Amino acid sequence: MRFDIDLRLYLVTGRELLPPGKSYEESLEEAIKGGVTVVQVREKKCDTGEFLDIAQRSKAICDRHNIPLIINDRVDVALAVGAHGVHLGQTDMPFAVARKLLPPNVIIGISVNTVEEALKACEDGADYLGIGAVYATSTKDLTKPILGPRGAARILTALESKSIKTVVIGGIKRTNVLRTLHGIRSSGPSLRGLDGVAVVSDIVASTTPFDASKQLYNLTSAALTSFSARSAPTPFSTEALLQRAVAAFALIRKHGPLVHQITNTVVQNQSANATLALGASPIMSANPREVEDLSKFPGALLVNIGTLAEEDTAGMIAAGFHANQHGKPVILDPVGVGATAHRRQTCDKLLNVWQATCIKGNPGEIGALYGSDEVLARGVDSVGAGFADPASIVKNLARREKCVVVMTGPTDWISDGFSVLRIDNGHPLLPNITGSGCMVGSAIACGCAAVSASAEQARDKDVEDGQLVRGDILAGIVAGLLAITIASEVAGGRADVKGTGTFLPALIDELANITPEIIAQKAKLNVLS
Ligand code: 3NM
Ligand code: MG
Repeated sequence: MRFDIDLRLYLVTGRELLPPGKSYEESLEEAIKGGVTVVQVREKKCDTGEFLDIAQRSKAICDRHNIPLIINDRVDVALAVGAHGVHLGQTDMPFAVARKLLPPNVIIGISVNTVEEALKACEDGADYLGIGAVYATSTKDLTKPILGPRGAARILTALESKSIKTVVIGGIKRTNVLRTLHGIRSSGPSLRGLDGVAVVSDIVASTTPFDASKQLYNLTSAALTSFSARSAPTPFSTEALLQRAVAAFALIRKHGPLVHQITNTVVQNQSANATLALGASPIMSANPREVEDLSKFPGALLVNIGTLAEEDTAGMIAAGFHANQHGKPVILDPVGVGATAHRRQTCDKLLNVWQATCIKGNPGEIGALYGSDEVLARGVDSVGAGFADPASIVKNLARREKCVVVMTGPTDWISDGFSVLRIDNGHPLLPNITGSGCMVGSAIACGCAAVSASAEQARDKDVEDGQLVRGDILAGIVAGLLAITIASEVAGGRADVKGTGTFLPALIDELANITPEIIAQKAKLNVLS
């Protein structure tokens, strides 16, 4: 096989973006020293003579550091400088023509924006694919739709059985690269991920391209290494998971983590009180001016889209972005997502900017996100008997969204994309108070906040481990769910509770009274697979 190129950090040049006082050669050489593994010379505006000159100068630098050089678009320039490869867009020279002109050891990469283009490039015999644009970018005038990480992941899913290498491009930066690599993986059994990321402005526009590429390289390498090590998770028993969940619950009280909640106006007060009762510390804010600061505290972020106000969306987007950047779990509660097009579009937008750690919803909400109409939504409520095969719904959605999915109801169904578990706790009064689902979201966020804060405290921050979020997240989620559903059973069984009015304060009391022992005793948890 002639393909021996390390695609991890693929620099595409962009001379017009160089900062004042930085020469092209200086910038390129610093970037390579920082960790760039392959360079593509991309010149869109210059004449052939100038392109050839730039290509020759680039080749000399790359050769000095033993880094492969790829030429954008121009087969003649690639041949003239003895480049390692050519990169072709969809409107450039057709693959077959370029293949005929180039020696067999010169590789060809193809830009793709759709599944069809990707499959065609594979059939043609391309050596690698550049999938883009993932995010908005001002570096190139985009003529095709922005894919978002989930659109790019759909392309990888279609490539499940192919061995072709892939990179993504468009708006990838140090601030989003981990989230990008985490999200862009196949949903199929191979869980295939990317081979690297292609970057222009985050390196080229930097006054310190060495630092930029060093950080990008370290993040990318660590993430790709950790994915390949994680591809076959070890199954666990119900007993083992319950032990983990009980331990996670104890961590809520031990760390009292901050749980930043952007939630609806109906439930703010009771969600904050439930959070306090569990032993965590609530802060309710959707103000984009402060969400970055809030992301620096250990804990978790809850984004609940109920009573979705126009002015809250910017805070939701920014809060999740910064939470990802700081390794904080993000819990999405897509309240009423099946009810309106606006809520569906908002959830899409949120999930294309940030990676959720957990998505929690009722069957109507989970069905709407999944794209199933088996269970319909009426406003914020589910209608009908539920899914015939809830285990597959949560597992498939978890695989697609690269997070844990919780579908609540008389039985809660939970999956991380590998295992499926069910919880059968909960008092019948629980769904009869408003915002009980939102409080479940807060409880899950408390559990995630605790395991995350604990892991962050224990880890060596000088070692890049490639993780987007740390800690036993599944145990944190189960801990939160068990705590609130068991507290509801205790509260609902109290003699002084006469109905929903007295139930709500009793529930808050019992959340405060609950202990790891009570959880271990009363849990109706079952790991099914
Ligand atoms: N190709 P930055 S996006 C060169 O979608 C290029 O095919 C794209 O630049 C595609 O890293 C892009 O500065 C520009 O966002 C990427
Ligand atoms: Mg091109």
